[in-house]
Amino acid sequence: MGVENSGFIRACYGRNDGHIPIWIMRQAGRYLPDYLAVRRQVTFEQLCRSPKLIAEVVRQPVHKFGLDAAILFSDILIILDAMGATVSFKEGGPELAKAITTPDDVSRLCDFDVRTELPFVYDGIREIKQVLPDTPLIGFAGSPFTIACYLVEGKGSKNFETVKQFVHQYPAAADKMMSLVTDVTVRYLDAQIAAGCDAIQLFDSWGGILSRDDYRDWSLRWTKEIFAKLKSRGVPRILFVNNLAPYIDMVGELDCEVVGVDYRMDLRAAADALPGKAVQGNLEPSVLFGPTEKLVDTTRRILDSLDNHNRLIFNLGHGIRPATPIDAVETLVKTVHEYR
Ligand code: 1CP
Repeated sequence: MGVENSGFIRACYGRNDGHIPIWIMRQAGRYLPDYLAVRRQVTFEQLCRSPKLIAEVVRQPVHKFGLDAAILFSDILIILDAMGATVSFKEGGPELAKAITTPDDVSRLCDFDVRTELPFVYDGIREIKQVLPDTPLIGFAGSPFTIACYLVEGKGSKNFETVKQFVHQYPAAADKMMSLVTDVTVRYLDAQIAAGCDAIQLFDSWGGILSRDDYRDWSLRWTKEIFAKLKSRGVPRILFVNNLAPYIDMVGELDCEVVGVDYRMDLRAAADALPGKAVQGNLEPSVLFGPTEKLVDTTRRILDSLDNHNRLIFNLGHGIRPATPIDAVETLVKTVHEYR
């Protein structure tokens, strides 16, 4: 059975009549003892630059849990070094050597050849395809707004106030910055598809902090451009917005195949507002820490709420947390797979 006939790819197009596919955001992560064992040998950056190790950590959760899709192991910020914004991955999260605080700083960001600067990503993809030839592989990038959040704040933040201020104070510079990130992202995702990715996901982790007007102007606009330019590649395009509900009508009009729904929103309400699209989600990751019966019950309630299961990809409503019990993940996968 080729990857095109897998439940995951069929579900992306609303045509899956087999068991409901499931994968887990951040499935290669710190909750997995096998991942931690690799991480004790190398730093996060070394891991991201080693095709063999990338393939190993991508393989681990797929084989361990019988997941229906794999996701490339990398990070949304891995493109920044080559743009001239040096990033280091520290214990508490990624940090830039220098945040973008003025229009002058924006002028110092540079375009680059994604193929020559990030060879380890494409070699990693080819290596994953050797190890998991029959599993659909999802490539990914951050949305330009989410990337801008890190560029301007210099690190993670609760509310990203500085970036919101920046786009209003320096709209021309913000435009230039996000236009550059958009161009890079189109070529980067295109190269991931050329190397073997079967679908792509754009993570808009922070778009959800914006007003509706700002979401349209500073996030969706660039997402739209990226998806339009990748449409002819013919692979499913997935958008995940963390805090989707306020903008669901606008996302409904976006040309893409799949929308990832965060845990705040009712999945049925999202599906109803996204006709013709597949939905991906949306169990609250914390439920995996609770009693088994509650986990099974909550999972089944999400599944029961939908009337069209042909266009469902089960997932969490955000990334799996470190310390998540392994047996809970096993229970979740079993519950979803046995549903029909
Ligand atoms: O091993 C470690 O200690 C490093 C932790 C880690 C990991 C495992 C980071 C640093 N990145 C990653 C991998 C990663 N990041 C993947 C591939 C793994 C998989 O999904 O199986 C993906 C898809 C990402 C994407 C990513 N990085 C996002 C979007 C998804 C989301 O969670 O909303 C974001 C916002 C980042 C930035 C980032 N990188 C790392 C951390 C800790 C963070 C978050 C920083 C913050 O608090 O804002």
